[in-house]
Amino acid sequence: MSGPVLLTGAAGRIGTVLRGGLPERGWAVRCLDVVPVPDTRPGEEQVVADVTDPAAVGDAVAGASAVVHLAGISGESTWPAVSHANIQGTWCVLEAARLAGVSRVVLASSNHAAGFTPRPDTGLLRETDVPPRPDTYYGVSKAAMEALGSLYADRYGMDVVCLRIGSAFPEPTTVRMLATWLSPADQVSLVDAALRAPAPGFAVVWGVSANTRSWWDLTAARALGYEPADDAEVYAQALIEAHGEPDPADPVHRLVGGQYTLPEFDAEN
Ligand code: 15L
Repeated sequence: MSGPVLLTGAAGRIGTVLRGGLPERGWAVRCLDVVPVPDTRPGEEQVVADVTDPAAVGDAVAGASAVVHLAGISGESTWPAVSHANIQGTWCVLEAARLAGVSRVVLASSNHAAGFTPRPDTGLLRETDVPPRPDTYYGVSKAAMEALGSLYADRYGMDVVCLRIGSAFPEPTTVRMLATWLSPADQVSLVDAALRAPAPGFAVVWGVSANTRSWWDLTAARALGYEPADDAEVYAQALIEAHGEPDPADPVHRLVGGQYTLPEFDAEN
């Protein structure tokens, strides 16, 4: 690998985890964010820029070996805000990568791109059986992110790996997260696999740890080389004592997007 990985949204929650973990896997990191990243580490480059600015992203991507695109709004918001930050931002990144000849882009999609998908009666949910079914404007922006990635892979032969991330937090804090948690260590492993996989073309994979209660199939992610190390089950007893057993009829546990499918996430409310 030559050149650093451009990490957009580097000052955010997942960006901070990756800044810590990717260098240990041999990746030099160039951070891009609208705010300066705190505590720049040795060897780390930094660009302060808006990911929706094509010229700035074009400058930032020059000489990079790949892009990991995390920047954007990470939850529900107004349509103007979410469409600008997340759809325009993704287009800027893909187009800048294409123009610079950077052929691999890893996109931080979300389970909310398919949030209204119900839990199957039996077995695990495979990405190939789950077309976009967004639960919010945020989910629409992630479905659009995946669609843009597909376009750039098909039209320009780029490798674009979309990670439908579950719940990327230091530890699970709800009973839903016993199924959807993606641990910090596994965030690093998943992104590392997406960067290293030989010729993935266009891929969409779930991003969760090896959770005992997960109902999202990790076969496609494992095929990239992802080897999850963590399982949210170690937190199960404490979370169930605090919040009760998950009710399978409750939309929070029956639908991919959990609480994002509830009426309070209706942007018109
Ligand atoms: C996401 O996509 C959000 O960025 C995060 O804040 C969580 O809500 C997560 O999904 C989740 O579904 O737990």
